Amino acid sequence: MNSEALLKEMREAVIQGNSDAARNLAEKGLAAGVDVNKILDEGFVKGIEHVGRLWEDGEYFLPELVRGAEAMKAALAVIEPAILAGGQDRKRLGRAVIGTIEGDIHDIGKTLVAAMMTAYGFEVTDLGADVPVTTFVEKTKETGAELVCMSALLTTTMVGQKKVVDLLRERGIPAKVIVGGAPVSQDWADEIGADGYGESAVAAVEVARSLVA
Ligand code: B1M
Repeated sequence: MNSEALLKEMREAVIQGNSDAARNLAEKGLAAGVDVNKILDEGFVKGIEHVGRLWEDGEYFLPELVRGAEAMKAALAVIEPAILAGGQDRKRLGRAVIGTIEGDIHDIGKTLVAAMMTAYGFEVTDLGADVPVTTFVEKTKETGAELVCMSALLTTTMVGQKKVVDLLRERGIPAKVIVGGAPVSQDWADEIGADGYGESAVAAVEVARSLVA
């Protein structure tokens, strides 16, 4: 099977919510030497975006959304070690804490950003999803992280990012803050006083590198 056909099947596996197929196709893609970024961007991520659109159009309901996310995560579990192994610049660039803000359980994008940052030489403490504002601040202090990275996928949870920025500043913690996630923008980052915004996982790494340079 050529790589275009493989990528199409990857998208389909997520759209159909078929975790076994997603896992197998991720393995097949890596074994065939398809670039890991291509596997993600043109394969699985396109699939989950399509699921989001079907859900928005009322064609998919919550069970299909959940199955799509599970298939995406099954693929990610195979791909993550390849991202980590592919890290080029392995000298330690800095420490970061990362998580999805409280009230928000979307963790696929955050996990990608964490894997990419680790691959590029950051020491990343992944706090998971639905992370309380105070946990971000306490863990930053505890680990001495230079970077606080926050993901938000819901317009209703974005505001938590501002609360973290405010609490960090209030406590005099000098860490730089990067925000991201589908509803987040450079304007929002500016508005809440974050130091950087990443539109994608790759962009997040670039911003992180520039902030610790
Ligand atoms: Co939900 N969901 N969801 N969902 N979900 C969205 C976000 C939504 C846009 C769907 C839609 O309406 N089209 C919508 C939000 C609307 C809004 O607020 N504007 C929505 C909703 C409404 C909900 C629920 C409320 C549904 C309900 O229960 N009625 C509910 C909320 C639960 C909660 O969090 N409290 C919910 C639940 C779920 C599932 C659990 C079923 C599942 C998540 C499973 C999981 O993550 N473990 C899910 C999914 C899968 C989605 C969609 C379809 C896909 C999200 C995703 O994983 N994308 C999503 C629609 C969409 O985004 N198109 C949707 C792939 C991922 C790689 O992209 O996370 O954007 P993303 O990350 C990118 C960039 O944004 C960036 O890099 C990543 C890679 O390039 N990035 C960063 C991310 N974080 C970054 C941080 C950075 C920098 C860059 O710096 C720190």
